[in-house]
Formats: sequence, C-alpha cells, structure tokens
Amino acid sequence: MAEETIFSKIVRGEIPADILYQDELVTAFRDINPRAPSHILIIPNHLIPTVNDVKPEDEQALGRLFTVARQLAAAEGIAEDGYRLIMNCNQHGGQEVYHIHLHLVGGRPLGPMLS
Ligand code: DGP
Repeated sequence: MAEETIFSKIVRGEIPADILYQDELVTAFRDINPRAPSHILIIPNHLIPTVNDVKPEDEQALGRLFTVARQLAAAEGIAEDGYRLIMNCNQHGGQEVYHIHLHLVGGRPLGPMLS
C-alpha cells in the first residue's frame, strides 16, 4: 500500500491550498513554489504514486487531467501564447511528491524543454 502524501490532504481539504478546480476525479491548485506566472498542479484525487503505477482503471481520472488543464489554461489567459504540461517520474525525472501531478506552467516564454 503506497503512502499518502501532502497532496491527499489537499484533496480532502485538510491543509490549505489555492484550489482552482475540484470534481469527483481530480483537483487543481496553485504550486506553492511557482516557476512561472501561472503554475498549477492537477492531480487525480486518488493516490497514484508515479506514472509507473498507472493502471487501466486510472484512465478516466488521467484523461480528466488534460481536459482540466485545457480549461485552466484558458481561464489563466495563457492558452493562445502557449504553455507547458509536465509530469515527472521518479528520481531522474525530478519527482519530489509521490502522488502524480500534471504541472501546467505558462505566462512567460519557457525556453527549450531540457534546460
Ligand atoms: P515534482 O518535482 O514534479 O514532484 O513537483 C512537486 C511540486 O509540488 C513542486 O513544484 C512544489 C509543489 N508542492 C510541494 N508541496 C506542496 C504543497 O504543500 N502545496 C502546494 N500547493 N504545492 C506543493
């Protein structure tokens, strides 16, 4: 059984976060350490530690991450100029919180991906 992270507590409202969207499958909130004017994390409500743990039954929630990303990019006013979606996996991928999350980053030119 994987251990919960702080993100499960955010989903349940047990610790504060700037929540922008929540439904029965996913929650979106602003990153505590924003790397750009818009930096939002979109997560499945249920714990999936890494992409390596994804199962077919997670497909609905994981698909929802992208439809919510599209809606939030539009709401942030960054859709037309563009933005980046990132999901890190494990140590070499730079993952720090082991509850998968899609970073929605934008609001400035982001430069080459692997810099
Ligand atoms: P990653 O390296 O992909 O695991 O990114 C984890 C992100 O989570 C990092 O950008 C900072 C953010 N983060 C960590 N703890 C918290 C928290 O308690 N609240 C919020 N809003 N963001 C957090």
